[in-house]
Amino acid sequence: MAVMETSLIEAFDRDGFVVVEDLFDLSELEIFGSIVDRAVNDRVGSDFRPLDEKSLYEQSFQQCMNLWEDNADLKEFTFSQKLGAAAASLLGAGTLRIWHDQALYKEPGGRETDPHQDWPLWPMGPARQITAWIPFDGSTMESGAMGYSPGSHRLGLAKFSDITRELREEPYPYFDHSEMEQPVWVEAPQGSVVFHHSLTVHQARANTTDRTRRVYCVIYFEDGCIRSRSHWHQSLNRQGIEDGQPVRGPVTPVVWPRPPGDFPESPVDLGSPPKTGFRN
Ligand SMILES: O=C(O)CCC(=O)C(=O)O
Repeated sequence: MAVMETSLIEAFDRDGFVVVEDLFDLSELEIFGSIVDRAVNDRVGSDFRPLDEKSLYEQSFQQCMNLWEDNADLKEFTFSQKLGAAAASLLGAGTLRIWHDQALYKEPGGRETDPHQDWPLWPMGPARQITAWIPFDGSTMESGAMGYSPGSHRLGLAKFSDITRELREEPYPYFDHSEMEQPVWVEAPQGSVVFHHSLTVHQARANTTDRTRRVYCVIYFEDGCIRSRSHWHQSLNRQGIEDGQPVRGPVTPVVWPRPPGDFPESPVDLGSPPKTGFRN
């Protein structure tokens, strides 16, 4: 098991999210931020639609998944052992696989990200997943800081709020709202990583600045999770994983632990990852 301050592990267990400061230095952020900028531009740079012509989901961010697959120079960051070790310590997992990575670039004027849980979008169980949310420039209330409902990961599954399909129901009618804390807004300093559990209810503020909020995420799951539902997901369907089967294969390789400098091959035989968005 990796080493992590006990107070941070306790905070993650209690709240379902935690900020880990100083995980990356500025030179790493500059190098990998430029790689992700280029990768996002390759995927969506020819989409010149103004924000008001996009779907509400797309107005929250430009989402580009599995960038590690077609950007070999990103693998050192995606498969970073210090990042994986931090995630493993917080989740209490012995081996972590990648579910997918993603850029979430909130454009200037980009609207808020609606409250949701991640796990309902991900047809695997049990709910043993953790997201590392990495803001290359830090995040502020103005640029699109995240907000987390502390302890909501302990309340189980809320009513499925599928923000990707814009079923904009009243939030979480299955919850007794008196039970759920108001969101805690987190301004993450540059170099920090904010981790959240897949059942934690979270959201993000609008970007009212004139700069893109550049965020890259790595989403991990504990080795041994199985496909638990049949709805389409590229991480499963591309590698032919059926209900009940363990989520193992070249699209979801082991991230941690790996020997230093050893990166997985890109699964070129399984077709390209989606160019953008969740179901676009
Ligand atoms: O960055 C955002 O605006 C939302 C992030 C999010 O929902 C996630 O990382 O699960």
